[in-house]
Amino acid sequence: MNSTQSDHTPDICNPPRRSVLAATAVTAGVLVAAAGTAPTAGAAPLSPHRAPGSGPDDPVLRADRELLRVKLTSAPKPVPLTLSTSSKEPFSVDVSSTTGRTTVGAGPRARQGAKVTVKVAAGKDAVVWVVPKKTGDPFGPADQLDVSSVHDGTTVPVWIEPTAGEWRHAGPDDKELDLEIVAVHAAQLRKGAGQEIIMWSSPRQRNKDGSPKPDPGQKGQWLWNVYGLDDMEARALDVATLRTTDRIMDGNGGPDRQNIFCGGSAHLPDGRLFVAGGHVIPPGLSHEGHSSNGGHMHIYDPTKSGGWTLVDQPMSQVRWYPTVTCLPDGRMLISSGSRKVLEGNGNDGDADGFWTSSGNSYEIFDPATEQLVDLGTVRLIDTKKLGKRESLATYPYVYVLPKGPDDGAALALVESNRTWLYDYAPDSDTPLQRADRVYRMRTKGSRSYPTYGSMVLLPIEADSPRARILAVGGQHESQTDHRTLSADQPSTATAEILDLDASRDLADQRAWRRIPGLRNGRVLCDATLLADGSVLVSGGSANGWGDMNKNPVKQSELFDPVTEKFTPAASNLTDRRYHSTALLQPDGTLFKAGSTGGFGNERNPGDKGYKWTYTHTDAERYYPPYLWRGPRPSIGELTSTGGEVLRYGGEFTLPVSGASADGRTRVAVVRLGSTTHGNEMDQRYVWLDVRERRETDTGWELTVAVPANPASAPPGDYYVLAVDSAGVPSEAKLVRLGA
Ligand SMILES: [Cu+2]
Repeated sequence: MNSTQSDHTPDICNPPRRSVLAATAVTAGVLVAAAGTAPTAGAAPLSPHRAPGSGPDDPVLRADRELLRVKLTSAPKPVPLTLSTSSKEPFSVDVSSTTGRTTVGAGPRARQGAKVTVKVAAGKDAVVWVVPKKTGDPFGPADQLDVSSVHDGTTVPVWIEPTAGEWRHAGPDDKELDLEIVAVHAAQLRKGAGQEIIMWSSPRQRNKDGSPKPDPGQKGQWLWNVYGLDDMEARALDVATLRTTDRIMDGNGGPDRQNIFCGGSAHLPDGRLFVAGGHVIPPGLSHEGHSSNGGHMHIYDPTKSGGWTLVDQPMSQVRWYPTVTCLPDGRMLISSGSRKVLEGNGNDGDADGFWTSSGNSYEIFDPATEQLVDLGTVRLIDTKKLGKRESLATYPYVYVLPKGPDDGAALALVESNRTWLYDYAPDSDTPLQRADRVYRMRTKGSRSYPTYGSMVLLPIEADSPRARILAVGGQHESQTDHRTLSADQPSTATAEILDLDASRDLADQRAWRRIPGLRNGRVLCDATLLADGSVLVSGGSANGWGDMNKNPVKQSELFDPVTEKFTPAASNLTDRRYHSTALLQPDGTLFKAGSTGGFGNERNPGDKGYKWTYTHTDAERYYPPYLWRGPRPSIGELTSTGGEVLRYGGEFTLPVSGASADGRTRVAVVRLGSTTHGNEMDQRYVWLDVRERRETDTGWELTVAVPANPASAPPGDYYVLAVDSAGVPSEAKLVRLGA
């Protein structure tokens, strides 16, 4: 956001003209070829502009590629840059780094410096060795090599990719960004031509002037009113200007304040955000007249002055920690959620407590009528298939899957360490028709709230019934009872994948399988799809659960959906544990904010008060390795058969340009995110079918199919982006999918 492609990217399509040296009486020339990466198609001259007066026999400056891509690992490797000449005479060429971010030498082990001179002989290649030393800023080449001889000269941009990526402050020019709210919940929204992130949390106690009351016992922290049911905090961040504004419910033309903290949220087909449930009354605290707080539904509209509206109907039960999912027909599924609060003492083993209060039911909100569909009581899971002390967990991870290009949808619901599968029958009294089988993970700990790790539906191909669900982190497998909760209990580093083929019998799917795990065991983390379809696992703690956690894990980890392996990524600037959030941004960075640390944690052992420590109101941003990999492709104005909205079964054309935009460029849509508690309820990455590719003067024009089956990409707002053959994603544009 602080830098853009146009600011930093050299125009590779129009490389620097040959130097004036070429215009002198040239008897010899030089061929420049940068090696070290896959060759681009055809041995294109680096500088196609022949000097005036040069004859057909004059040597031409050429290269078989236009830039050098190198990776910066802990032990940087020299990469070769090959220089050749068609001249009959040998002559010397100077190669120097303009930024000092690489060093150059005459051999892989030769002394490396800022400049090297090599002799280029007729018919023989000369090789200069380049060692990456330092990365520069993302979005641009880190270095430029000046290649010059008495005859001629040229430049070779060098892109140096840090394989771990980087975390930076999220403010302008990488400065700190204070959101003035702890972003426990965060959702990306279209707002007119721009975008905003709406964030909300429990309220802090306020001074008379409205400023939050500092906690006298803890520097930089505040006094909270965590369980206050008639107050809230909400702020919106403008994605372009990085300015925040207050968006609380204020009762003026909208609802009175309600604590929707720990509700569930997902986008409606028209781009507004739907929020179900929220905080309920903890045992021992009385809030007269507010007992149904967690039974409410709200809609947030970023373009409306008050922002929030209250749906004029309560849910069938109070739901604290429910999950909301947009269905293929645009209706909103609300699943699970608890009727009671878990006390903040970390030891609520009471049979009447949290676990048994989980609501084994779902309901469906229809945005067309802004009412709930009358379903009676419909059950989510088959409790007969559970052990004695087990029950449905809250904040389940719910994914919609296409059964194929024709109509038909299935749903997968993962909670604790189990998966339940459903056929979606929209017209039935029981729209979720559960398969008679539960798929248990190989590892036994719970991966759901309050010992949640994170889960993600890996990128799917449009209209394909094949899908994979990745589960990372959560409770350690040595913890066999989900109700055992202590700040000391270890978390797991294991990861598992469930392979699904929704076109097959849902009771006859493959089981969960273990894959090589994370480097760090963690709970309370986020697994988020990045712009190239890879996944970043960030934040969390090594021990504990919910509010009671310790030993934050700052190192993030990248997951490659092709190899199914994790690699270490950069570390967060600060601890991001319970109640932190992560959202993919249109520029390909990841926005991470929030964290309430915990109650009675390592700073105040034994503290049973409703007091959070280690809360953070700032935000940071992850720059994935692809932002250093090479010039980004860019996408132009999209033309669709259906006008503004991309209609299911239709197609659109998308102009794509850029150095590596070629016949292998892919196009994807990524649903705008809405996240809390490690559960990005909208998260979805769909590769689209490119039906036709035409080369144009400026690049390529692609004809892209909109999925035929809305279950591939339920209606709503998406990013559309192109990923070039080097794996570099373009900046995203907004599109809306609909029927
Ligand atoms: Cu919470």
